[in-house]
Amino acid sequence: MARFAIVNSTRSRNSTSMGLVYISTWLIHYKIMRREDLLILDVFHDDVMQQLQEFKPDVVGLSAMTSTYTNAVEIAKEIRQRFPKVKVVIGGVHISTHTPSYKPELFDVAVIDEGEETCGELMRCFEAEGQRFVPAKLKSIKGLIFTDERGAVVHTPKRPPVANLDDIPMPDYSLIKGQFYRYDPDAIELRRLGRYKIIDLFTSRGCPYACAFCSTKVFWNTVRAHSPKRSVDEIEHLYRTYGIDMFSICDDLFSLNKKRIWDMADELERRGLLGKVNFIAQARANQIDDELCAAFKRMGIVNVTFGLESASNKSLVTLKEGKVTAADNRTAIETLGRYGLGASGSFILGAPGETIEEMRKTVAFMRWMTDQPNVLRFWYGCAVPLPNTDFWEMAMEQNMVSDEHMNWELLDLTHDHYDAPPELWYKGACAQEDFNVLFFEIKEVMEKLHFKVHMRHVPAFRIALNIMTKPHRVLHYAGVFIKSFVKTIFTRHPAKVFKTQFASWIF
Ligand code: B12
Ligand code: SF4
Repeated sequence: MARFAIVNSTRSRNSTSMGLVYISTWLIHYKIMRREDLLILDVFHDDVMQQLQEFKPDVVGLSAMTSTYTNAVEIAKEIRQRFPKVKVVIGGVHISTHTPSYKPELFDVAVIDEGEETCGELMRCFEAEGQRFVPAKLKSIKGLIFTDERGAVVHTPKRPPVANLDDIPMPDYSLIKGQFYRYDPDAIELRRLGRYKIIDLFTSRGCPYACAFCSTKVFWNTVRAHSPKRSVDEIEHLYRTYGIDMFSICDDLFSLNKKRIWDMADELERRGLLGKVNFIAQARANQIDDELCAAFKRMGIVNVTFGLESASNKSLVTLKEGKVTAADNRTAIETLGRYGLGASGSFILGAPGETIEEMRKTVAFMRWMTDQPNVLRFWYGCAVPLPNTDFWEMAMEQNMVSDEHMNWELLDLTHDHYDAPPELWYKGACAQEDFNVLFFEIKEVMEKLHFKVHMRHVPAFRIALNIMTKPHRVLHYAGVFIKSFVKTIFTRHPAKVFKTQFASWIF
């Protein structure tokens, strides 16, 4: 039997690639491969080359989103050098949304769009053909790119997504070596509830909207949801087997169907899970109303995250087809607050044509957020042209991007971890120097919110109680004090930063 190793090329966070778990589970569930012939690797944890050397795969699958595609290319080059007989397959959102990235010299096959069914057929074909990719046979598999005997690049027809999402088996996390959930004592949602084991969960795939910066609509093509029973089966399994009690629902748009949320809550109640598990979920601001909040509350959702994107209606037209307004964003946060639900959100600055005045409206909104008792955090990124989005088309027209010569790492939206201001992609309407000033303002607002949130949600009496019940904790707090002091002494606003550091370490 063939051996198949699949590698997640995301380096930035201690995070499991769910896509690879889904694919491996599919291969085992539909008896295409044996468990012992599959290996999931992650560039974050593993010495990939060493592991491949030991596992001796026949095929290596690489998974990449746009900003991690360069990692995948590097890995493929090394595989070609060190293991020339091994076949390399690339899959994931980048190659699916930017097919010119297929490089015949590095990749034997590319799997486009949803991967389970296509990868299943591909591996079955590989085995049936004596562990070879035979172009004449590959031609009958939908959703592939490969090179034929004459060196021509072949694109087979698009594969429709699996019609019934419940046909995709529940991801089997025991396929992952080591800990697959996150233990995140820093996350305020977890700390204030005393829940520390968190995992990503999908209850649906796809989104009906078409925001100008987002490739989701093109990638998933359609919206499908698991039945409430199937989703709760997964929650129950993870809770009872591993004690995981916090789930970060990563659906593109969980808030789409209120009835499904009520049904999930009913199912959780029937199984005695209501109140024992909690959730973080995504929503669109224009969908938030009393009925939805009541459903969220009942199900145990504690933090609702939004792509708020902007507080300028002009920018919201560019970013979100004008279907959400700044007023919707504000009302959504307030409405969640009335139900005691946490709110978090992300923003995009520097959309094409956005001026510094419009960005200032967003910063004012961020300041307003720091005064809302239910707001837990916000983060932001600069607008980037991800392939197959409206932004990409606009950038193409202006020769800002190219199919052949791109530094894909520059398409990383998240800049809140940067100490220095990032370069704006769309410079036309806003001077970089003006944005740089704003960058430091936002940093301060973020620090202010961070501090306030800790003060609000982790009351001081907890420290007192802690010291009374465990007197040796005094030493711990003294240590934290010194650490905060040393770490912040050289920063721009030592007093403010110190308070934040101290608050976040102490609780
Ligand atoms: C969880 C998540 C993360 C996690 C980690 C993901 C990981 N792979 O390790 C973290 C938080 C680290 C993350 C970070 C970022 N993310 Co993110 N993330 C997601 C999210 C919400 C879910 C990913 C997922 O598990 N999907 C479910 C599985 C089933 O889908 P899948 O991974 O695509 O896999 C399927 C197919 O692609 C295919 N497939 C995938 N790999 C392979 C490999 C082989 C060999 C084969 C055959 C098939 C195959 O088969 C799978 C099953 O169908 C998606 C949105 C979404 N709904 O997908 C965004 C998403 C992937 N992220 C995105 C972005 C932009 C980012 C960031 C740049 C920052 C940001 N938030 O804006 C950073 C970049 C990190 C970096 N530089 O390393 C974009 C990517 C767009 C693009 N063109 O690349 C997405 C699509 C969100 C969006 N709508 O814009 N992300
Ligand atoms: S940004 Fe969110 S709402 Fe907009 S298309 Fe993407 S997934 Fe849908």
